[in-house]
Amino acid sequence: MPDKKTIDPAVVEMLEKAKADGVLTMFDRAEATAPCPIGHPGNCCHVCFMGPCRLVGKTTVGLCGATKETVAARNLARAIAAGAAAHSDHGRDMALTLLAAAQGEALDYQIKDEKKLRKVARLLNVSEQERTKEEVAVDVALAALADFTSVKEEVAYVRRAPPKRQALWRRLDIAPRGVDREIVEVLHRTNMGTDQDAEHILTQAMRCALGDGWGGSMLATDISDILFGTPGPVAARSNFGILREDEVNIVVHGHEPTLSEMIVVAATDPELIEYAKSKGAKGINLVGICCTANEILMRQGVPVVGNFLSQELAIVTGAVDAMVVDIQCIMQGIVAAAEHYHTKIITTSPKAHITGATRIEFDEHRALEVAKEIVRAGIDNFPNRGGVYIPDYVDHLVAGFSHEYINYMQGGVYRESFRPLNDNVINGRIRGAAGVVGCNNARVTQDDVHLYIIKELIKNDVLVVTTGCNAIACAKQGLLTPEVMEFTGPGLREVCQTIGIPPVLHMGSCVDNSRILTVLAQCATEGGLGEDINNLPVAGFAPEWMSEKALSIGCYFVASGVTTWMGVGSPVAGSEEVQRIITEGWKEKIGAAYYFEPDPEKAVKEALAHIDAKRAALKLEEYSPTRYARSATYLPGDYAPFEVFAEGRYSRGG
Ligand code: NFS
Repeated sequence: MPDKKTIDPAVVEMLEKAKADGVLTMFDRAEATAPCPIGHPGNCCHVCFMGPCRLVGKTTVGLCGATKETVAARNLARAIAAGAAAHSDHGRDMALTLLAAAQGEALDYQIKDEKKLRKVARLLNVSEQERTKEEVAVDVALAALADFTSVKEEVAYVRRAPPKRQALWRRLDIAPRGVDREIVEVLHRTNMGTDQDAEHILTQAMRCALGDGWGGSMLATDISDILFGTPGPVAARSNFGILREDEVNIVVHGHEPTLSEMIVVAATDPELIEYAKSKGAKGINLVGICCTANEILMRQGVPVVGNFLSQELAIVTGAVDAMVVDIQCIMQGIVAAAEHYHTKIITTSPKAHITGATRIEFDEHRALEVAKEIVRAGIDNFPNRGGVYIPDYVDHLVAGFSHEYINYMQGGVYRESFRPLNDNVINGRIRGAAGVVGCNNARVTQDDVHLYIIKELIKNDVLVVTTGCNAIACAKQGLLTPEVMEFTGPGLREVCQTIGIPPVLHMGSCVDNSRILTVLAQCATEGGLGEDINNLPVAGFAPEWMSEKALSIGCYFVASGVTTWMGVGSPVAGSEEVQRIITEGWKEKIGAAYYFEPDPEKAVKEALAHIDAKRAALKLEEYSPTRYARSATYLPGDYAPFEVFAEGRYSRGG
């Protein structure tokens, strides 16, 4: 167990309150239950009922003779398939919502970003000229739905990858077909007695993950942008201090934006605000947790209470009148936590019920009506509050860095491009870039590894893009503001100050990791940095990962050419051969390695060496930390006319 449970002082306060109130949280359960020493490193085989076979000590094969390599590879491949399924099923639901909206069956949704709709249409080979946006949207939705189930054809967005990468995928026969087929094939091949060659199994795992990244997830992002708007910079706040003692607090938690976007509308409905006042509240305060939070933060600036490990603790404040959940990353423990307080846990997805929770099923055909019903249930619960304690921590942030905005911010409408970014990598102001993403994991100190890695990277002039719970960790630490330059190396600082951006760019939820793929593809084809993603001086990290979805993301980054370091520990530690295949083996095969490295210092060191090696291979200027030390002399406070958040990372009060 880590020495410290968290670095977030608000979480420390809430853990004390939970203890005083007799509430057990995941932090307590992590202390009480150690990970299984056989399953954790991938040595438990449970694909048939003669087992589970535990491959430990003298037992090196299962009853059927399956080796440690086969077992570890099968376990990893299955986890990747499950992660891909989660993202992609979310993506499919977005396509169904778009279809219903375009056909006039879901009247509460509109096509907010017609420009993006038409761009996506062209990418999907849907004709868009001289057609209404609704006509185009119907065909885009149908083309997207067909992509998920494509049996033979590769998914359309493979064409968004650099031509060299596409050719490599085709040569290796891993250009993904519909993600449904790839997931089924992983499950089939890893069924008892089928594919029993670790490398072969893991190659299919890559194909499946690519079907997620360049298929299901990318469609989820694009369709969400079409329906709800493509994000641009937005200022917002984070941490527990955003809860209001005198207002109805509604927390949305989960992943899909379909319902939460409607709750944003319902929470600002004058009639419902009046209704809240009639119950003694001053108003309605809508906030988010996990990736649903990221979705409505990116587009609406809705504040974020916390990341994955903070979900039970939000309830412990006694201030949450309703926690509205849909799918993924929702701990069953929130229901037990809510029994100590008045909080109503409301499940909404037809796919996700939780025993003991209140159920209000969402239906996109009457979306706003359901959203209003949910908000009303929260308001009705306000008078039932007992004692309330809200830790007084609020941090400020800027989010909303879509691929489109990053393109725009480097030249405006007439000259948008990635040229300035590439040029600054070439001249060495920016040493390289990193995607730092992913979950919290109760086996490591909450947010600590995230923050350590990001601070080391930006100090070394590596531009960071972030998503998911990592982004929320950054938000809570004030790293998502342009004012936080004291942690940033001089070259990167100069570029960020010139453009007016933070050194850490929040790109959205976990399905929005697909935005990072799009950025990488554009950097690789812009010129000057090679011709393929694996030529770029970039790295991937998921420092506190826990979800199968994170494994799928890590895998599609690697298969796209980004060497990636996953933190915490390795799910394949039990097989040296599997570790070799996904590192040295994949480096040779696909041009990038998939590392599981629990030591964050080592991971950063290796990643910086990797970035420098890529620079050398491109024959770029050798990176020097002092070359630009004098050009970026401004630190916040020298000239910033506004409050500086950098020092007091947790600014008190709201
Ligand atoms: Ni991503 Fe989002 Fe967080 Fe991890 Fe879960 S919320 S989809 S899986 S825990 S980053």
